[in-house]
Amino acid sequence: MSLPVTRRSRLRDLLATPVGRDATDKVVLFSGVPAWVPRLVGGLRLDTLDRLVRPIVGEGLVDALIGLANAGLGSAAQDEPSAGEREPVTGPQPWWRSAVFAQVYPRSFADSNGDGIGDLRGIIDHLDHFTDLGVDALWLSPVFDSPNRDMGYDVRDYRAVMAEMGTLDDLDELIAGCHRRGLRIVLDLVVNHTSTEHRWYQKALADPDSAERGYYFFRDGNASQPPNNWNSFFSGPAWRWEPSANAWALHLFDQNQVDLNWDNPAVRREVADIVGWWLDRGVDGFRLDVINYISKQPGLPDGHPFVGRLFGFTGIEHYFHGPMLHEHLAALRRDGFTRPDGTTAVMIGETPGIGIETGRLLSGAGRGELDLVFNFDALETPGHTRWDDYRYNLGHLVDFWLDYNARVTDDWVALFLENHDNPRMVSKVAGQRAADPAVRVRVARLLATLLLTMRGTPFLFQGQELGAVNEPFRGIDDLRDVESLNRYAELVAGGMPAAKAWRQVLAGSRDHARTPIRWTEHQDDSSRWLRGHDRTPGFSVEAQRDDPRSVLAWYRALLALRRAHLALATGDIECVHRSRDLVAWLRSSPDETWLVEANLGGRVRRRPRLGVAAVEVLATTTGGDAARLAPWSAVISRLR
Ligand code: ISL
Ligand code: CA
Repeated sequence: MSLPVTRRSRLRDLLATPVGRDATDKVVLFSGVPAWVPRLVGGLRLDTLDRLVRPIVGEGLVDALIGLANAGLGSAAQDEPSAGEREPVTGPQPWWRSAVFAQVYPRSFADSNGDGIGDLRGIIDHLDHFTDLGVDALWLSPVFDSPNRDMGYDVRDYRAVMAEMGTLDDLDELIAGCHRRGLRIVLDLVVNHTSTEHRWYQKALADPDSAERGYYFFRDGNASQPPNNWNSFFSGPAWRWEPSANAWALHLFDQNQVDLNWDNPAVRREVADIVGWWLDRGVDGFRLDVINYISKQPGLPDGHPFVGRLFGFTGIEHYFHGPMLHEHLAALRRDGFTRPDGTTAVMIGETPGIGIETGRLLSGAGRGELDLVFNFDALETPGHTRWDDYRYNLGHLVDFWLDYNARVTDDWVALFLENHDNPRMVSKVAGQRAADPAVRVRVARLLATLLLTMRGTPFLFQGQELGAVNEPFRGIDDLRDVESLNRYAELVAGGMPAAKAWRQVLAGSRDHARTPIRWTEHQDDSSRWLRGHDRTPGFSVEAQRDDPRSVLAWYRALLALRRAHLALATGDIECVHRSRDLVAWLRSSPDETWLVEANLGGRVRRRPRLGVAAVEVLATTTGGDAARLAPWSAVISRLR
């Protein structure tokens, strides 16, 4: 049992706690402070540290960090065996450890009836695309009934399908179609919040004495003063005034996405029942949206200004790893995801803001909570946010994945480069150089190799297998995403010149990931809800299907190699070379060992001398040789 951290403890005691260590890694990641600084002053007593930093960051930061570090103490979480005692999983591995997932964003995947909106029939019609590719499971972004203020992440009815997407019968047919092809399917469960149009919220508004009133965070008050200083992820305060209820309601995201109060057992029962209902229909599990935000600090205290400035979201320290999070997740696994036969459907948590150690507390065979977590720390390099237009350094990515794998015991790493909330990685790495189709193919193939030979469970995002890049959107009117539109409006209202505001929004807009999949070279997207503008020849499915030099062909080859050689899926990993743009690692199982060498940069690099005898099996480019690695390239070899 680790002792709670107090003001008399030393900084190193704080660093020793999972959340304390993560918070320090975050300060380094967000501020760019060198990683060795905190360790240098590890002996400092926290009350002394507080006196030192108070003039810079103001009152309460050290107390906030102490509160965070102790957040899990007393909960099952941190009483568990410490890292050293957590043993790797031996014996049969759960399916999702060797699986490769493909994320489908239904609204932009395939439109079967010409109304400009992707739909379930469109996915059914293209299921063979996934079996040809060689993936094992699909994750569908939300398809439940929704007024689409946040593209389905605002659910109005959890047991109905969005009219634009199709019907419950269509979804049943899709589930059956997946299973017939040996594909598993997980859906997206958005239960940190509901739409304001959900009947629970409507009931809560209409009747202050209703049970549903307790499903949300209502706070009496006056319309001029929100209950605390928390701000929303989509700009503005995190509270909406409800004149009819003469009260405020909490919304961390859009004002039409109101947060559920998970400390209310009735809410937890509702969610467990919804999960059971869909598992009965054959769904194999769920990706759980912003699931680490479901436990808020009682009293909903103000956020610390320094934390708010550092992370960009005031109040986040009071809900990104709340006091009841572990209990609620353990209960949801027990009451919702565990089947009558004792098996458990897969629980994949989207957990923005957490660090590696907190993620490890939330997942892992011995933990009884989530199976996998999405950690977002790899997506931006230190000191940068999604809204900065900068060249992403792939060294940060591989260092993050290698560090995470070095810490893993009974848990496992979820690997991803893209999703529906982030710009395209090819563009983040190559910038304008991605306009050259040869560079685009080269970088896309390199990214595929890193993702599919790294130890962990890979998640591909639709279009990635085609080498998709960011869209040349022309202006704010081209965008549809509430986050981008609100941010642009907020920046301009705050006095930023429109051109500068546009450049910032263009750099980080989620809409880059949400344009229609290019099935054919001359696809007409003019009627689509969000138009794609990239018309570079050769990047549609049609153009790539039979082209052995294409990005699609490379994904197929890698997935086939991975399927045939378990070492590349669940085998051990050992980094055997790491220098500026170069990395090399071994993947090994009892019967075989593979070597992966990669040049992460845009210049030719001398190949590291590793002194191993290996046979080259696959290379992202032709034209490399024994001594050099071409720019942005990788070679996969089998050790003799
Ligand atoms: O990347 C993000 C934060 O750094 C955000 O874009 C995103 O809001 C966050 O990761 C949570 O995302 C999820 O919940 C949102 C929804 O808009 C996103 O699409 C979903 O992935 C609210 O439901
Ligand atoms: Ca349609």
